[in-house]
Amino acid sequence: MKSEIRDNLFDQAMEWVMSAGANIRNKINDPLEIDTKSNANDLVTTMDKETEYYFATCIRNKYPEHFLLGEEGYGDNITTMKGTVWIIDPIDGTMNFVHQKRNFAISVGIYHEGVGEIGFIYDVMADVLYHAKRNEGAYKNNVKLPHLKEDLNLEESIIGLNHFWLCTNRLVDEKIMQDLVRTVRGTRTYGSAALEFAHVAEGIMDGYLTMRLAPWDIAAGLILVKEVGGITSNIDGDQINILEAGSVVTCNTSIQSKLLDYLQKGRK
Ligand code: 2AM
Ligand code: CA
Ligand code: CA
Ligand code: CA
Repeated sequence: MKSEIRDNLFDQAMEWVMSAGANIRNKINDPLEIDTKSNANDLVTTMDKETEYYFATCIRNKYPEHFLLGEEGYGDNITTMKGTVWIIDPIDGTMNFVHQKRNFAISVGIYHEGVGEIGFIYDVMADVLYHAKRNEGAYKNNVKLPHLKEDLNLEESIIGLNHFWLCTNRLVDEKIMQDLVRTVRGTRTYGSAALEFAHVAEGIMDGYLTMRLAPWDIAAGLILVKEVGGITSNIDGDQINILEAGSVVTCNTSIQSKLLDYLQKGRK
């Protein structure tokens, strides 16, 4: 993508992200209509839908030739990454949005011919915007994030993961996961995949593991983490296919092989 086109696209996307975020903040105490999706804890609200609809309308008006892949279904049915594709999660961390009114994010990744060009992760209530452009680095509130620490040991690492990894699960033996939790310095669970990616990019967490994420959960995060020298794969070490849902391990490159060794040792 030509840099002038990308810069204009970046400015426009940022304006929409900030405006969508301001709308959510303004209405944060309004009554919510809450529905469930795949199960009783998989929540969706009118605000998730309103926000995605806002992006869909903006994109279709200004860039009718672009495609949109979004969680709430206002986008296109995408089967390839040809052309320019916006991958949007209007609210990542809906449970946090509903129960905590914080710790959720708007995630926007813009891909051109399958390559991640622009990523935004906006922590709406904290008003913290993470962004990245391919080969131009990742930023937090316009301050460039440094390259991730070199030669980091797993023993000094903080890893994001949810507690289901420690319960009997279909992917990895929970005893091995318990060993991993005892080995690392600490663990965290934030409940927003996009924010956990942003934290890995910021270097305040060193890795994040998750059993099953969709394109909109990771589209922006992949770009951010890559820009600071981090690496992302599935739990088997394979490259992520952005159009498929699956397991995700994103981390500081220096701990990747040890982290994946644990996962392989316990792999079912
Ligand atoms: P969401 O809030 O946009 O649905 C923690 O649950 C993280 O996993 C969130 O980023 C959440 O995104 C994501 N997630 C993916 N699939 C989910 C599901 N079926 N139910 C709940 N959260 C899901
Ligand atoms: Ca959801
Ligand atoms: Ca999500
Ligand atoms: Ca969502």
